[in-house]
Amino acid sequence: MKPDSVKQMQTAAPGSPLSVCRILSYQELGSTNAELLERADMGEPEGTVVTADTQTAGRGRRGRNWYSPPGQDIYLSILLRPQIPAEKASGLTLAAAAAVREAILMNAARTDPKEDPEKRYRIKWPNDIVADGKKVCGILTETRMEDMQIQAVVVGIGINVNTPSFPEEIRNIAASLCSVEGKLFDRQQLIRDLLQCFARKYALFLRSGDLSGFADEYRASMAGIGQSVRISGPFWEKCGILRGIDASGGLLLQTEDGRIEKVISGEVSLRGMDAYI
Ligand code: BT5
Repeated sequence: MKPDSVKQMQTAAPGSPLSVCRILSYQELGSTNAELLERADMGEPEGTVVTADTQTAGRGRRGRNWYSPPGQDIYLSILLRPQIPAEKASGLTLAAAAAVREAILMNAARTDPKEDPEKRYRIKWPNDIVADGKKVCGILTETRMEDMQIQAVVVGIGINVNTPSFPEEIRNIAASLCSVEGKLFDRQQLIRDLLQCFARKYALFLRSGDLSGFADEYRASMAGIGQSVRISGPFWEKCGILRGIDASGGLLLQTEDGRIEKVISGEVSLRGMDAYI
């Protein structure tokens, strides 16, 4: 489908990965991830970014939906073509989460926050940014493989920016930056900052092949560190104390017998936080 506008953005120094993004903007799409995956299959290069003002079929993980009203928020997908082993692609979700948080902090700082935004915005491993116990951003990374090789990775980012309220079903778990800060945010500025922050983290990720370039920052930003958490997968559940992540992005969980276990996928539930579980 033809975009409503196309523009180029310098996001990093020339010659570095993702130094230029080509941003295809749409008024409305089913899903920015679906559109960009289709474009990836047609050979669109790394650095292509698709944004939409609203999504009619915004998607979350495991077939879930992403509420995507018009005119308020950010729905954006970034196409990457990293030459990395398939099992490392999940690290890109963590890179995106760290970049989104960094960009939010840059913009929250401009709006006279009520309290230290560093403490307020936390990453709920692996793919959520939460504030005051509610989700303000979700990330969905989808990968195209051929002969066991990564052909394309699409990192899809949804940020609740200026939405004033949410439908009943997610009212208790969702918040927007505007509702948290009590001020409207400039979406274009946030997108620019986000792409620049992500380009830096992506370059670090490619250089070392893991998260070591920003793992400390990620750990320091995590929700629930040192707390009792429950991690659940489709058919299992584990409990323990959240200790952080390792350089590959795996979650480190201290179990009852004191051992540290690494968990590579699953959903974290933070006990003791009021609204968000
Ligand atoms: C996610 O899934 O958090 C990934 C969301 C990714 C959305 C972006 S938007 C741009 C790109 N294009 C797409 O089509 N998708 C990506 P998950 O962890 O499965 O969380 C989904 C759950 O979050 C839902 O089941 C709801 O409970 C809740 N939810 C839905 N919409 C929400 C919203 N706007 N804000 C907060 N929570 C929401």
